[in-house]
Amino acid sequence: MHAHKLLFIGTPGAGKTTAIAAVSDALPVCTDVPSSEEDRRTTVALDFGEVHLEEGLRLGLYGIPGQPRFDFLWSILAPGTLGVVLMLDARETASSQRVSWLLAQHRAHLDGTALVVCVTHLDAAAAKPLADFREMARLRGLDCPVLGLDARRTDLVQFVLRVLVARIEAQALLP
Ligand SMILES: Nc1nc2c(ncn2[C@@H]2O[C@H](COP(=O)(O)OP(=O)(O)OP(=O)(O)O)[C@@H](O)[C@H]2O)c(=O)[nH]1
Ligand SMILES: [Mg+2]
Repeated sequence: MHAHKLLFIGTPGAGKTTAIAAVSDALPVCTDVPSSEEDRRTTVALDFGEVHLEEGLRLGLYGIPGQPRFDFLWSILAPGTLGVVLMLDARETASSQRVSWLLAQHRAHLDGTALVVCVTHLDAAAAKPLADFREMARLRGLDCPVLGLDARRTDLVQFVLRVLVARIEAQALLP
């Protein structure tokens, strides 16, 4: 059986832990604790889940905490990654410093890997339009899909994984 390592990165609260839990076949590994800054839980080490696709492919899903104080985990969790899901919260601006930092990390640690950008919380009153995030990707020269995603929806997260796997396999065919 083939295995792909996929990495979920993104801003705090965008939905990385939720998305991994929504699709994982077995009970996901979750290291969330109550956040000291917000009324929610936040990841302090990593997320891990596993999905088996019908075509005999096993996906290892890893999540990096979104809070900057855990940025040292990048160098531990990034090696071996084939595909990346960048999760952004539609209530925040697409051109924030944190988005720039995440994309710089992506270039530094994960250059050449397949990328899909997912924008969550599009149902929130304060959500910016998906078009803002597509424009951000275009301006930054990102050659990747920018999809709306409700991270709580198993079917939608499964769709994102299929898009990412297709891109990994397409890139492997390129010279
Ligand atoms: N309304 C709404 N809620 C969402 C959506 N996507 C995710 N959520 C919720 O948003 C929250 C996201 O929290 P997490 O999954 O812990 O976020 P995270 O990216 O892991 O955050 P860190 O671990 O702090 O980096 C959860 O309460 C989800 O249920 C969405 O599209 N709409
Ligand atoms: Mg988390």
